[in-house]
Amino acid sequence: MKKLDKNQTQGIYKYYENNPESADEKIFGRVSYPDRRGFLKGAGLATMAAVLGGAIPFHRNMPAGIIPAAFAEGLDNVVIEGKDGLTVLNDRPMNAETPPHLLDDDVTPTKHHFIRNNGIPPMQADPASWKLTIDGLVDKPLTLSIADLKKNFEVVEQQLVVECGGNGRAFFDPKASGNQWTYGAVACSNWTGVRLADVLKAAGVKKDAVYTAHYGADTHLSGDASKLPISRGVPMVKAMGKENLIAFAQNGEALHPMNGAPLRLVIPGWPGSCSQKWLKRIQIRDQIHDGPKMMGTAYRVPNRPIAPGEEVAKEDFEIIERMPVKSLITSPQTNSQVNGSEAMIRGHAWSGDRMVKKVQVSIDFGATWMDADLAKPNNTGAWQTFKAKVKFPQAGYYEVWAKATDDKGISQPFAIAWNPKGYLNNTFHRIALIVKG
Ligand SMILES: Nc1nc2c(c(=O)[nH]1)N[C@H]1C(S)=C(S)[C@@H](COP(=O)(O)O)O[C@H]1N2
Ligand SMILES: [Mo]
Repeated sequence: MKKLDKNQTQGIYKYYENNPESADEKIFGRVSYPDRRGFLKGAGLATMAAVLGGAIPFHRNMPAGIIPAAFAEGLDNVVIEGKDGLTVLNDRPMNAETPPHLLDDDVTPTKHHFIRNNGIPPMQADPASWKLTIDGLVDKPLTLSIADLKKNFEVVEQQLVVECGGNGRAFFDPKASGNQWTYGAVACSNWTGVRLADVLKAAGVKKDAVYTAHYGADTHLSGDASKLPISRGVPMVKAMGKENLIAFAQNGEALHPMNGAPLRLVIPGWPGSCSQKWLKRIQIRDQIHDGPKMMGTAYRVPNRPIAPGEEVAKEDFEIIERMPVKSLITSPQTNSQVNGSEAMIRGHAWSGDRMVKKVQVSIDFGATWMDADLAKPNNTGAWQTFKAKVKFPQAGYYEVWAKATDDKGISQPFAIAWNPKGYLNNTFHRIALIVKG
């Protein structure tokens, strides 16, 4: 786990300074009992274990409100259990991204799947007792266990891209507030579950249905039980797509606690925020959903091109639907050295709900481009892998740029289309190489 810098670690100490007991709860979701013994279980315990780097056998004895000794030396050794090599951007809530070279696999291993939490993961995440409710504008509301889902619906496995709407935010100027994601708030794991559409059909969606509303079991950072950290939805036409899953397995195993165990939605190609983790309820609505992070400027962009820094009225923001065409160079790692005059460039490309038609790479700052070999996606919603052998004319410093074009002829731009919240940055990915010749 990468070191956190001073500014990042300050957060955690401030919470402990102000109110140690609520700090526990806010950071780890720990419940303090009156006898001042901390009591952690389920994902709350998992979060703490994740941050500390191992399960805590004597967690029942752990006094509430103490700063774990692991932090006394700073957060240098922060390890998220079951994750490897992620860069922590925020410890409250936990947000961590993956460096591009760790996304080189065609199917992203769970240990390299990023984490984007808006609140505190639930303490109870028992797959045996978990229930999902489908209600609202349906003929027959359903309450289903995970066993019911497996028994009553076709179980399918699909490689699906989840990308945060704010991926690339770090490169906006003027800066946009929020997690400063660089490249790695994206992944394409292999998900197992049942089709969202099949479950909705079984419930019988009524004619006047417009939108879904997704609810998870995580809690608000404030500790206020009446508030939800996030509840988003998608239009019925998207919800009925065959690509969307209600998933109970990730790469053949139970979901990682930070990726929504035991049950989540995976809505590929749309902002990751549509893919509710710790999924408890899907309500069918007769209007566009108005849950937390649906309204105002959250996951919305201006309805017209604007100048960097320009103020935009709230009513001029529209909901982000599909994610734009994008590519990522995953090998070689940036800033690495090339011995010889050739390098094999590898990476992935995707375009929400569309196919990528072409990926090109440039080693001369975009003056000339060559076509990369581009594989077909494994299934709808998966990313496509590209590779290209490039030849360097002489030793020196090079940048390799990649540019994807989708089946509607839309390419990644060179310059950032600025927007106030820093969403949808799909400019070229660039890596630096030192060619020794
Ligand atoms: N319940 C719940 N679901 C959630 C979130 C959350 O905070 N709570 N974050 C969303 C956002 S903004 C993203 S980008 C994805 C990230 O999924 P991951 O953490 O598994 O990578 O989960 C989405 N689902
Ligand atoms: Mo996100």
